[in-house]
Amino acid sequence: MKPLLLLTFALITSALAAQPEANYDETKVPKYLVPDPLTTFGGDAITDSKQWEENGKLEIYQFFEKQIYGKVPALLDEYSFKVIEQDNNALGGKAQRKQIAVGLKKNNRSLNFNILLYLPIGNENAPVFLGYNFYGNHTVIDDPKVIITEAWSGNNEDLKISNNKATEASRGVRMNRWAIDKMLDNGYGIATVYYGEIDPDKNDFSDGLHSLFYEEGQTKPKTNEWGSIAAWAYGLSRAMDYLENDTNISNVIVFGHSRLGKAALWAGATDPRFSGVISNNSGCGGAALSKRKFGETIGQINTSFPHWFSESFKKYSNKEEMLPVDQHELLALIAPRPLYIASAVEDEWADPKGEFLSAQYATKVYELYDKKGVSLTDVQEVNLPIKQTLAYHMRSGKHDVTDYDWDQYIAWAETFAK
Ligand code: GTR
Repeated sequence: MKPLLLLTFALITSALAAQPEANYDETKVPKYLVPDPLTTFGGDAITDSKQWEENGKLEIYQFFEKQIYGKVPALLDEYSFKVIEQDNNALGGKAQRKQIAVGLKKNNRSLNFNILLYLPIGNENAPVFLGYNFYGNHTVIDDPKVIITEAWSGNNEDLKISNNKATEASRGVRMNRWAIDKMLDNGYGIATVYYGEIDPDKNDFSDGLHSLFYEEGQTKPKTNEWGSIAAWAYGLSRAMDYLENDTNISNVIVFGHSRLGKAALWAGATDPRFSGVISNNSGCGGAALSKRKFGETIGQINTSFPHWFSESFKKYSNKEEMLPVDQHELLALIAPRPLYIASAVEDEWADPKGEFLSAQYATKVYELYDKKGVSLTDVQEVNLPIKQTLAYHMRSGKHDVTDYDWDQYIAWAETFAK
């Protein structure tokens, strides 16, 4: 082989190795049936929001709970919080900063996590975006007062994290994903938590939130119990327990990118206290339809991340057609609350079209409440947001969170959050 050919061959094979057997060809999407959220599993039609709440919604919710994300096994024994740091003149006088230590206790075992909160000065009762970060609270802003996480961190050379431990070197490295100035200038607060403080993102159930709930001798959750995504969603609700009691906060919109977008969606479905939900590029197991098998599939996600979903979800690996639900019904569980689904055009692994269709198919549930979403006649166009109660956009560019995304979320939140 000539050197150039050899190089091309090597590049292609390494790309294939990274994402095995992904289909990116629309003509190869299998024929599939979209489960109708307005027909019960027994075949009864649902015609109004009362019937939806009483019949349809519960069985769909229970399916997601037992077969996909997994059930939370029990109640906590104790919950506590403590404001461990506060500055009413932070970021040059623009914000109040608080760091809150939350303590969770079960079976004499405990877990602590920190919320980093900035509230805008001048808005005494502000709406807040709550979202997890991937590498520690200190990475979202270049603020020397933000406490560096002690928890296990994934290594990332670009972000200066090695030995699975965050240090001063990674302060502010993820600022580009968090438009904090923009939020504050528009009268919004921001609350964030490092997701690894709830459950370190590795296939190991000996640590994190799950381990608090084990009975004598238990080493992992039971078949229908929670994987990491459900644990992260539960952590968002525990952050909400604090935020809903902070008198300077009016309401909370839960946000998440990618795997954390999957967690934000499940948090939105399980906890009605979130007044809005934003899924940024959440893809497979998030907003994207599973039955299209475009980009990442259930089989692939369950293999690469065996700890994310409930053990029971593995029976649908490469058997998407057996699922009585699809991810548009996860979106429907959030109705009638505002929900924003965002894709990126180059993020084919997350199936932007599958996310758009999912928003379209969920819309009929929003319509039961006279709320608008993405109608069947809407077209998916780059950088042309559809800002209804169920909103959608497909940004140009790749898998990421950008200022463009935040501009849309803030403008959309103006319609309900203030
Ligand atoms: C990928 C995974 C996606 C998405 C992403 C992320 O490796 O296949 O489902 O969650 O990670 O979280 O960045």
